[in-house]
Amino acid sequence: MPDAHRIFGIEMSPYSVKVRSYFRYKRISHQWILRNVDTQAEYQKYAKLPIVPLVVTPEGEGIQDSTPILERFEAAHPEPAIHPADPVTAFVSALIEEFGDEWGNKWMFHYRWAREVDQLSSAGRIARAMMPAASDEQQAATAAQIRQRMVNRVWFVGSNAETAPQIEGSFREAIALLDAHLATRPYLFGGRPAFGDFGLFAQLYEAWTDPTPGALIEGCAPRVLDWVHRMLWPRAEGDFEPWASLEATLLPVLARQAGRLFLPWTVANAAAIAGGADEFRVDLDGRSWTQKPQKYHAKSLAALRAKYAVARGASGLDGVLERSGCLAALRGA
Ligand SMILES: N[C@@H](CCC(=O)N[C@@H](CS)C(=O)NCC(=O)O)C(=O)O
Repeated sequence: MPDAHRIFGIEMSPYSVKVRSYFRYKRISHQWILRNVDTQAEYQKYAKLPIVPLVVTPEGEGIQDSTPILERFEAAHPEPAIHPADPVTAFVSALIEEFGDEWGNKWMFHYRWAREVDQLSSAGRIARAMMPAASDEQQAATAAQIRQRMVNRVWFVGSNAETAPQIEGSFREAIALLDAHLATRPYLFGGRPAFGDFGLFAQLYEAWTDPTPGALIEGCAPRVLDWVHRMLWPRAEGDFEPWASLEATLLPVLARQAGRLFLPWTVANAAAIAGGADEFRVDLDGRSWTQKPQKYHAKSLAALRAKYAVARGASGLDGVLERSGCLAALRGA
């Protein structure tokens, strides 16, 4: 029996990198195992769903889905805590974790497969990671297949001709707002990483490896780039800050990105799933957005609302959520 946890993942998967950073921060003994042709059989023994990351415990239990993975290990390894003691800050961190996983993934996935330059870079890297010993010709053939498959799947995250400018506008605005916020602190909530850092950084790390969004991060958001790199091997450099010192530059991120874009989107998506609709349309910040619903997001919205229901009595929380336009969506119908 191996005495360490095994994380089956790939460098090109934001959720894999998110879990790996968490294990590094917590100093939980682990092996990072590339899921590729050589490890496929071992991966399949434990994976219930065909996704990465997969964590296999020393006892041989397979665990999937990055958010519950972090929550489960946080319960067993509480120090250093990724949840600030202040309940307002802790809830904002949970909201940003969900925002990163679900909305940040649209930036990442859209940019990765929207333009030829990014398609070629990404498909080539995935093919080489999947079959490291194959010939150049075999890798090129696999890269071409991956490229075709993924370009045809970009609609899945809601990327289409109508939404592309909105996704790219959201990305550019988010990195500018985050750059301002990170001017005076190493992590989103102060001197150490929180739950929200893990969810959001992983999407931006992936975006940075792709030519088009990578150039935007390098050119427009140098502090975001430093933070992304810090998050690959995070460590506690100081304490979490109180909400009062975070608010000036973090509230705009919540208001612009969660209050006006992500939350109205996820509420409309959940309603479409509940109503069995094949497609839904919603106005986001005054612009029309149309896509097929995404199932997982309805579940993760319900999980976020359950976290809000627990936190809602905390002094000051509803005021912060009201000022950022997030409250109504979190209260639910
Ligand atoms: N909600 C899941 C999402 C995991 C996920 O979507 N993984 C993608 C890669 S980032 C995947 O494995 N896709 C199928 C594949 O790579 O074959 C999580 O947080 O772990």
